[in-house]
Formats: sequence, C-alpha cells, structure tokens
Amino acid sequence: MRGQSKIILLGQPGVGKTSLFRRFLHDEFRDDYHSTLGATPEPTRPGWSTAPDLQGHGLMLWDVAGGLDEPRLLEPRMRGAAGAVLVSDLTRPATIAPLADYAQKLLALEPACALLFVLNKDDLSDDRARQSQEIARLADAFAADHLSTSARTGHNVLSAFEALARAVRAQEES
Ligand SMILES: Nc1nc2c(ncn2[C@@H]2O[C@H](COP(=O)(O)OP(=O)(O)OP(=O)(O)O)[C@@H](O)[C@H]2O)c(=O)[nH]1
Ligand SMILES: [Mg+2]
Repeated sequence: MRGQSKIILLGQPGVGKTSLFRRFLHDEFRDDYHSTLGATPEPTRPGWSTAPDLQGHGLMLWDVAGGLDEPRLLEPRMRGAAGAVLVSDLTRPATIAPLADYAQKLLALEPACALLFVLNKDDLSDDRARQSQEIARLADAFAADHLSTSARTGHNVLSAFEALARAVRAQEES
C-alpha cells in the first residue's frame, strides 16, 4: 500500500461516521447532527500515524450519507475502496445487523476490500456485552476485526484506522 488507499465509512444514519472522520482527520467533535449530503473525500496528513510499519501509507477517506435505500448513490462511492469502516451505534443495537448488507454490497463490487467493524459512541454506555457479542459475530463472519470507539472522547479512533490500514496492506500482499 503506497500512495493513498481509498477508505469508505459505511453504516446507518446517525451512527457517527462523520464524527469519526472529523475526530480522526481534525481532532474535533461536534454535538449537533447534520446528516451528510454527498461524498466528501479527504486525505490523511503525512505522518498521520507514528507506527513505523505505516510510514508512507496514506488514506483517502470517504464520508458518505448513511442508508441502504439509494444504491445508485452508494455503489459508485464504494467503487475502488481498499478498506471500509462499518460503523454501528452502541446505544442503538438495531444499527448493527444492517452492516452485513453494507459489507455484502461492498464485497460484491470490491471483493478484496478490507473491513473493520466498529461499535461507536462507547462513551455513552457501559452496558455493552450483547452489542459487543453481536459485532464480534458479524466481524468473524467476514473474517474481519472489530473495535469499540468514541468519536466524542477519541477512544480507539486512531487505533481503528491503523488497524484498517494494516488490514488493507495484508490484503494487498496476499
Ligand atoms: N456521545 C457520542 N455522540 C456521538 C459519537 N459519534 C457521533 N455522535 C453524535 O451522533 C450524532 C450523529 O453523528 P454523525 O457523525 O453526524 O452521524 P453519521 O453517521 O455521519 O450520520 P449520516 O451522515 O446521517 O449518515 C451527532 O449528534 C454526533 O454528535 C460518539 O462517539 N459519542
Ligand atoms: Mg454523516
């Protein structure tokens, strides 16, 4: 993986895709919610990760609107993705299962795309055993990793993108 790998954020509306994108790229967080319109690709800065094995590996992040009901919009944005963060909301367990649909649609277009499943908003609740189990099962079904994150506190946000960058590289080397 040299140059920039296209990474797409996928998941139901309001799970925190834009918030993870902003926390990761700009280290900021906003409480207000504005549903994303259109796609806004943005690159990582040089040196975004200090991990020795990721030096020179840039990411181009695509933040897209949540929802599976407009495949004509979603599919062109999925095309060319080397990696995807599949985001769910810890406080809304119903946002977990649809990630299987996003993953299947994506892999139908980009079979070698690396996946990372995320349970976001982990600052909001300690009661997470069931959700963690569900996301772990889903990730296992796609032979992918999973993490809980908080865009609000920043917990695991950098780690999530580093893990995905490594998974992208592993896919490219296989
Ligand atoms: N407490 C908390 N709130 C969060 C977190 N991430 C996102 N939010 C809030 O959840 C709401 C939705 O976040 P967005 O990042 O806009 O969600 P999205 O997935 O981009 O939504 P769409 O663009 O509609 O698909 C906003 O009010 C955010 O402030 C988090 O980790 N913790
Ligand atoms: Mg958004």
